[in-house]
Amino acid sequence: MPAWAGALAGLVSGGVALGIAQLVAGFVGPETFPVVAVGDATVDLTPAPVKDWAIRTFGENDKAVLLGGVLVVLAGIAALIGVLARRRLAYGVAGLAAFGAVGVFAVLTRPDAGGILDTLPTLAGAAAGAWALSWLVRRAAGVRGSRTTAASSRTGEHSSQTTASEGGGAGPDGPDGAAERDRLVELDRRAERPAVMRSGADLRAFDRRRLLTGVAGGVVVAGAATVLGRQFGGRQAVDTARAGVALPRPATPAKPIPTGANLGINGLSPFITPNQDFYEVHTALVLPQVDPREWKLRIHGLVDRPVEITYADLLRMPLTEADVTLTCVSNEVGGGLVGNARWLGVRMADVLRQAGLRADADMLLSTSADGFTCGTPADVVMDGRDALFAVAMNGEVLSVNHGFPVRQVVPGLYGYVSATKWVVDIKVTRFDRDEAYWTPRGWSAKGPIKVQSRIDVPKSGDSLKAGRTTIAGVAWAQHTGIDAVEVRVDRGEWRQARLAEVPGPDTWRQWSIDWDATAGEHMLQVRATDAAGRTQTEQEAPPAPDGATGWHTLTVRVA
Ligand SMILES: Nc1nc2c(c(=O)[nH]1)N[C@H]1C(S)=C(S)[C@@H](COP(=O)(O)O)O[C@H]1N2
Ligand SMILES: [Mo]
Repeated sequence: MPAWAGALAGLVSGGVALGIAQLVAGFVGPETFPVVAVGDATVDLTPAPVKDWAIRTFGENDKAVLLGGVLVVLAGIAALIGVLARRRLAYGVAGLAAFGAVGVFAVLTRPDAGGILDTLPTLAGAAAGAWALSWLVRRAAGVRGSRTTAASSRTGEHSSQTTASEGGGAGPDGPDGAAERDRLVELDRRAERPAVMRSGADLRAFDRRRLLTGVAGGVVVAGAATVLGRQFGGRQAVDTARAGVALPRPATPAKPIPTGANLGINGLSPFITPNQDFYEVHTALVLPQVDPREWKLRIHGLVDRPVEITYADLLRMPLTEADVTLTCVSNEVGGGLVGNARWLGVRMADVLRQAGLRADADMLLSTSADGFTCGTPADVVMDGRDALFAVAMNGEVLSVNHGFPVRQVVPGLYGYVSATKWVVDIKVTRFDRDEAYWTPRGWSAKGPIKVQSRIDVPKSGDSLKAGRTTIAGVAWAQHTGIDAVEVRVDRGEWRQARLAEVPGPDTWRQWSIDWDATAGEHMLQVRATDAAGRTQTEQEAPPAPDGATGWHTLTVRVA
């Protein structure tokens, strides 16, 4: 059996293993699919600089790239296992077992690991893979039941005739007859070892046709199991539940958006970011599928009385609607990890007051359904701002990507310390006692948003016509508000930009300025000043540990 055949058998067996694992994970829970668990562990173990590099390089595709990478490595190992299995099937089975062990370890060490049942997808997958591998290797080696071995014992030499006769149309359970088979089994037993277990010289029964039909069967099994597993994966149940949610009217509606909030300039970010364009950041590889009927939020720790509320409880409370701009601490100067939406939710303070925060508590350690944690200063949430347990975004029930059924939104804080999606638990605690997900990974425990501004038009590298043109963009300093935006060309005088209207201090603010562009290459720069009089620093800092600083600077060509 040539090496390519072994590799192919290994690959397909690996596919069967993953397919069956996916199928079982469809019932046990999609996060118990071992590839996801291994991928999650990889994310957690990756050093912060590498992670930052991946986010910068691959942006929102970083998860796909990681999963792709894990799959490529798995495929390589599976092929190798197949090659080894040609020598001795036991090597192949041992390889798959080792694989399974890594999967079991990854599944059990997840932060949101359940019980021993979580290992079922991995174990079932590894077993199915081992079975598929031995089946394929036997097929490829011309072992058909026991016939090939028997044939070789009869003729003393191997079996191109056997292959030929098989090619003649008798199927795997062709018209040999039971008696004949029994006789062959007996002969085989006397031969003591099945052909596949023999090494080297006496293994010449490579049967390409039977290998390839087996491979085709394996591919079908792997594909069907994968598709079925995903279907069962609960996605549909959650989609249906999501479609069935009736959003109550807000007790406190948002102020209407001022007509002057949108300057209506081509290429300028709209005041409200449409949901499908809203940036997404999460550590989860597979989004948690949380059924709102089973959702509960538990509040405990330094409280007078722990409380537990359901989704129905939450929707019965008075709802507040608020326009709030969300920003990611990983956003580079000029970057796109910022968006503005109209959120609908219950004020976090209202829910927390039911529990009663103790005086010594200063941190709300929230946990999401996928185990991600987030530490939010309690005083910020309780100070009267629109810090929400949000259930809707821009008039639509939250999408799963943005945290369905419930996520936090806190104006003024970067997302990693405030915006927990799929939130299910809040431990009221202290910053000197607890740490959230990103803190030991090189990010600051507290993350107030820094005043920032961005040029949206023109784009860096654009070629413009000489003459009057418009420079425009957005600026933000959530919960303080933007008071001024200035622009300068080629390090000349700073000129005041025109500011759009805003409904309040919690959103970004559009700005624009006219410019008489002259021929040549020009450098454009912007800086904002917040309502507390703080002007953006020119000092450049990277996103880690607490947010990038510097002035957005770009170059355009004018002809
Ligand atoms: N469960 C969970 N919630 C999370 C995160 C996460 O990784 N997991 N990332 C946070 C970060 S870093 C940001 S910037 C915001 C992004 O919210 P969005 O994806 O809705 O834009 O979500 C926050 N909430
Ligand atoms: Mo973020």
